[in-house]
Amino acid sequence: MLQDKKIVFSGVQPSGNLTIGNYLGAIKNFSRFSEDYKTFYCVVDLHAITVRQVPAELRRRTYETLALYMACGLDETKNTLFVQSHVPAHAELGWVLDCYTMFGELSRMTQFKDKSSKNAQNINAGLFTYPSLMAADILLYQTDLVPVGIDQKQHLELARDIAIRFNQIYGDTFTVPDGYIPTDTMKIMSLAEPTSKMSKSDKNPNAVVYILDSKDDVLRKFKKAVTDSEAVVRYSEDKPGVSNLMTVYRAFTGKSFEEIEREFDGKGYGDFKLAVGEVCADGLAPVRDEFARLMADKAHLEDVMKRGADEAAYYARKTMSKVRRKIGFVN
Ligand code: AQP
Repeated sequence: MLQDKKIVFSGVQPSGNLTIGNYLGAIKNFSRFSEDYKTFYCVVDLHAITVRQVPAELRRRTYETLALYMACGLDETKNTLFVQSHVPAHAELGWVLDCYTMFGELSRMTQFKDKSSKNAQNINAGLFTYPSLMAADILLYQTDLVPVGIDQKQHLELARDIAIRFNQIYGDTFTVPDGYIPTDTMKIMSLAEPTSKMSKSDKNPNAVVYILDSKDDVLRKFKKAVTDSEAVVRYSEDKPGVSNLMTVYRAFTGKSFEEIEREFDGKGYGDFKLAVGEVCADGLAPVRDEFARLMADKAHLEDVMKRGADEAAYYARKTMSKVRRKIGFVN
């Protein structure tokens, strides 16, 4: 046992500008673990290249994602913040776990099906084995808890299955992780197509609210959001557009759906959309300001990355030497 605290791990891909889906579903929740857990938060650049990236943009977004972690309240002295490719053990364990992950399991992953239909020109092996690399990210740190959005639930369950399978063959090697999936935020959906997830790689910029959007952009995008013809603010499965806006409003105000329905009783969608835009823009403003301050000091970000990677590598080495020994590799 390296230390007494339980371990938290999570990651975000630098595959685009981060959205309010990434913020509300994941990053916003990360800082609540900083005091009581040993926390590892990673910028998962190895995952990002499963979809073709422009190299200069990938590099810039790697810095930006780290700065956003910090701007969202992750203190670098209380959390291990690092870049995945700076700790080669992720790729090494990823390969090992590929050999303990079944083709049928990977074929059932909905993210693979979604992303391969969106990237028909580049259905590469990495896109297919993405979940075993994600399992490696988590298992490398003997993680107890993984805060992720609900869209990652299937991958997380596979990580658990892989850990259990490995432990059954070789004896206790990996901690079997639990998910921390916020039930109150749920999945944030696209503003243009509210039955699809809001994704940073969406080609339609009006479908997505980015954490760093200006207030004007946030207001404009919510104003254009797809709703329905009923003009009643009510949470219902058959009203995906309005329900999604209510989810966003609830996340930023803490109000319940019933309170929101009462607040906008008798008012049209115009007032409601404006109110959603206002609370979202105001909620994001402090993050934007802090982000700008952090991005102005690249040397500090590089220092944070370096220290984070050194610390993560120390923990990763312990797991890898156990894994190597159990499998039968010569040390
Ligand atoms: N729309 C969402 N609602 C709630 N949570 C979400 N997350 C992503 N989108 C939503 C959560 O954000 C974390 C980081 O996600 P990721 O970068 O690992 O990749 P992703 O889930 O594939 O996110 P995107 O935005 O859809 O990226 P692209 O477009 O590159 O694939 C995860 O915890 C995720 O659950």
